[in-house]
Amino acid sequence: MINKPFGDLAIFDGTPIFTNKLHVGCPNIGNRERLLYRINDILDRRWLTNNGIYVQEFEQRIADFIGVKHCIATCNATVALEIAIRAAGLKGEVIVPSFTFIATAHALQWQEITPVFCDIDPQTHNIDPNKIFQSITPHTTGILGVHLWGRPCNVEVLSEIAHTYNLKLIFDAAHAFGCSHQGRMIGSFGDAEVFSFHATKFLNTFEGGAIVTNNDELAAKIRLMTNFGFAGIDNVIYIGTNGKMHETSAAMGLTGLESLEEFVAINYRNYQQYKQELQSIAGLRLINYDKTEKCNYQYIVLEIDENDFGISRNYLVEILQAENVIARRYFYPGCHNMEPYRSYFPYNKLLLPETEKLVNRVLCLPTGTALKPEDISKICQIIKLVAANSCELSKVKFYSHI
Ligand code: T4K
Repeated sequence: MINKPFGDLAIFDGTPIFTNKLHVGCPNIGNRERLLYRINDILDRRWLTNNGIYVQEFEQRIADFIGVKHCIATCNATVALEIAIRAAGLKGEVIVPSFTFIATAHALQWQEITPVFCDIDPQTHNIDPNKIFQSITPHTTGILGVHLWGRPCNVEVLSEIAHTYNLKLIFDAAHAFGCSHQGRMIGSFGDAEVFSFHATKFLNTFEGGAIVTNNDELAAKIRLMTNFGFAGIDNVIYIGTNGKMHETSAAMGLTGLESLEEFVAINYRNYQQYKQELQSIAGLRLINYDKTEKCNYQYIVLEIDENDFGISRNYLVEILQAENVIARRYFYPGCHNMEPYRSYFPYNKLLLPETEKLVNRVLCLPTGTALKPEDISKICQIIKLVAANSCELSKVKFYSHI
């Protein structure tokens, strides 16, 4: 229970309700003994990276779990995206949403491929297939969809467009490990898909990622490119990079995989609790996940309607952070409003009305295995207090600025 009355919110008295910070993205950690056992084994073997046995096992387990032919583990998802993009032969222009983490756009621009930002569907937060046609030019070589929050893109329509216009289709599935679409695991769509296993992700390898595909030729190319282009000792046949995952990352991933069901169960419990406790607040909407599909529930995403809620999303984030609830405004302000894209394409704001609206409405709340049900109750109580006193809070905000 919060034993501080409304007037004692930290914005007034400076004492946060939580003594420790509750972060969005706080890592899930599996069984420590199993992890340390594996790390000791790695040290005993003195094989630390470069396609060691733990990486091989991790790749096999991911491929089996998803039901794809090939998995190439990488050092992170950003490099994985760069490699997948290059291996698939993308160049010129690639159509991509702006409402995503900046890495999606940078993975293209890093290779001097122009990200052509496409607006999103406000219901799904994913790229709107109906708006793709207007962005296709003779220079377009591909579509890079993002399964944001683990909710699948409209894979069927995107595949149809890609087929009709002879475009490659790659998915940034950084959020979507363990999620399915029409009963099929995400990871098996398009030409290739990319997962992130960053510390903040549902399954983590400290830092890490993976490219998954059913295309034998593409997989072989990706594997070589991930290791400098080496096709054997002293024989380089492509431009490549160092995108390899190392053994301790794979050990963390294998250990996490053993607790995957527990991670999902806790995320789902957290999601249900937030949903129940926040349901009656006007102007707040927790995004839905399709119950008929597999889902990792790793993001608790709120949409705030300032008119009905009474204060802005930004002010709510400020209040929550003052209480040590480190809520995040993912993915504000949208890639098109960040450099170099803002300078390159100053008119994008006009072309992306739904993205422009959403970047000012969305807020992510903490979840994951580190969070206790009583923490969620307190977070929800803060939000309820704010909602009930939005008028007074707005005045405080107003007077603090004059
Ligand atoms: N595509 C999409 C759609 C993505 O969302 C991402 C990454 C990528 C591609 C690229 O994947 P990677 O190359 O990273 O594998 C964080 C993550 O660094 C990033 O991986 C993630 N998306 C993004 C959504 O979140 P920041 O800039 O928010 O990081 P930071 O340092 O502010 O940390 C996020 C929160 O997590 C904070 O509240 C602190 C907490 N945290 C973080 C770490 C590292 C912890 O509690 N413990 C930790 O160890 O990007």
